[in-house]
Amino acid sequence: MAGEPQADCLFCKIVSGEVPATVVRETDTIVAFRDINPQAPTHILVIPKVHYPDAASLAAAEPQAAADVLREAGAVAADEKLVETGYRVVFNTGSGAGQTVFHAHAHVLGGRGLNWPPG
Ligand code: DGP
Repeated sequence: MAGEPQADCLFCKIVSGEVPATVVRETDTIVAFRDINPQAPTHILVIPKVHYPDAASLAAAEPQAAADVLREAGAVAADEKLVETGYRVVFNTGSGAGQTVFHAHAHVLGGRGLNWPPG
């Protein structure tokens, strides 16, 4: 069924606790944890507990869960003291854009200058 945990999904396993992660925030609908391969001094992933392969399919099927991810990304940025200096929220979508884990997730990046356009 749409949104159900997938046995072969790494981030579903982080949601269930089967795979450990450094969790910085958790609500009824999201988990936020530190990226294993940080691309900035602060690099946190915010994921919905429900499983959808990318942000667009999450937003189409469960808009409230997508809104929760965005709101909590902002909360994480505030907790990490990134608001004053600025931060970036990124949803890589598709392998051509660098997506490697096909469970929707927001990257929250900050703590250094961030160039535009991104690479
Ligand atoms: P993306 O490339 O946009 O699909 O981002 C996936 C991110 O997930 C990537 O930045 C590395 C991170 N990642 C992959 N495996 C693990 C893991 O086991 N634990 C944690 N904390 N992060 C992971």
